[in-house]
Amino acid sequence: MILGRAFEDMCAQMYFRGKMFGYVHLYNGQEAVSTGFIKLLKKEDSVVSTYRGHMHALSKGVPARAVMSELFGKTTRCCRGQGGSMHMFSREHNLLGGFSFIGEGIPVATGAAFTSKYRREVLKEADCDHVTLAFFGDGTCNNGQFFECLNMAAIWKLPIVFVVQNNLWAMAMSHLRATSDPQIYKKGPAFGMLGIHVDGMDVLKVREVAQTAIARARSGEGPTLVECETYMFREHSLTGPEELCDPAEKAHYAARDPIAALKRYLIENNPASETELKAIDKKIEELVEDAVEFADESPHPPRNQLLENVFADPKGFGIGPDGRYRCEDPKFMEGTAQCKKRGIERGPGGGGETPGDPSFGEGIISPIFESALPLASCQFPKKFTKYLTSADEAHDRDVSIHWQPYFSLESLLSEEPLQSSLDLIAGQSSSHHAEMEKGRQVKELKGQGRLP
Ligand SMILES: Cc1ncc(C[n+]2csc(CCOP(=O)(O)OP(=O)(O)O)c2C)c(N)n1
Ligand SMILES: [Mg+2]
Repeated sequence: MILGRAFEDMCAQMYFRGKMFGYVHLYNGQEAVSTGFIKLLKKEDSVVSTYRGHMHALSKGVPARAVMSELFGKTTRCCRGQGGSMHMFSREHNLLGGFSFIGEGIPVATGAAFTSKYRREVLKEADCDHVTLAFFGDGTCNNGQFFECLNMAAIWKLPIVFVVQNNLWAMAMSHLRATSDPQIYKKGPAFGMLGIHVDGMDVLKVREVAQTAIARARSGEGPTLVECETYMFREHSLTGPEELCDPAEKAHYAARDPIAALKRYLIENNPASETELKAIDKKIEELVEDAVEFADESPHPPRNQLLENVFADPKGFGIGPDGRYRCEDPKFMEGTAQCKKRGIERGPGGGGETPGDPSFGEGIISPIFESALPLASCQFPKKFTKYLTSADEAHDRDVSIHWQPYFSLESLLSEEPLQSSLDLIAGQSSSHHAEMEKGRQVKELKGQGRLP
């Protein structure tokens, strides 16, 4: 927990110093949930996280150096700088992502749990008792994928624990306003599965509940839905304002800081002295400093890494051996024209899936968004700028990348060094997003009559 807190406080500093770009969502205040659950897992067990996943990665054993350098967009792990904050992934540690779209991780986790069951029961791998933990927020529980996966996991008795981190807010939306029955754990029994509520600010209580749920999954008793009542001490993401919450609510949860509470417990009950705890703080501080130095000194990815892991590579559009973009196939841009002529309107994420399909270009947007990357986002061809003429439109269309309007093919083909493009993304996306957040906040406050 101390590592997670110190690491993320450092992330905030590094973000505002311009060392990280895109969105960065911190977990401060929720550490007891990650530690209470993940520290009980075996290496082979899987964790599926959200866009707020640095701490899950650390709890699962991904080294602080690897996580920090990922946040810096450097080559030195864990996704070679291509994932960024919202797409932490480590095959070695069975950390199966990192998803910028809310709820996207739940089916992936359900699939991982199905794999364990299949290996054990169909392939007769008797020792395959692997468990999957799916972490997500209260707001995500209003999403259809949550219900579909609960249903499927219950029917198949999958070895999975659905861990809801109920921090009472989904961006600027209060959980109490958005959910018909705010007691999320009660949705478990509706699907024939055990539902448990736990104080997510108390790591020992979380651990106790986690032990029960993980043991159930491992022994074949099926899934459990655990609602952890927790709170986020910082704003939704580092780009947004935080002042929507009631100060009394904040103070209430600040007084229940899980780290301070555990320290008090350890000192009062004698398992550790204050001096020993201070020594841990110091050790962690050094580890985080080391991670920052490592990340800072690590190299940027080479330009020719941009299209790696992008599964749909439009023919002729790519990076040449000299590291420069090429657009050798005129048909690539013609595709757009044909597509328009045929009246095919496709939004981001849709589109032709195979090269040769005139609308193929649109299809690449989804894998790019999904597979990540502040980095590769600067490869968008010009035509995407036509879809989304402003960041507000991007937001209305629920597209999680807000900076595509700033890029054109010309800029990608230019001599401009990669890093300056990234700086541009960082500056423009952050400031624009902050502006949008501010607008939304003012609207909300006006609606509540708190502003004239
Ligand atoms: C499918 C989808 N819709 C909307 C968004 C925009 N969005 C990002 S975070 C968020 C709120 C999620 O709240 P919650 O599940 O409570 O998680 P928390 O941020 O509180 O950890 C929303 C709506 C998104 N990323 N994906
Ligand atoms: Mg929430």
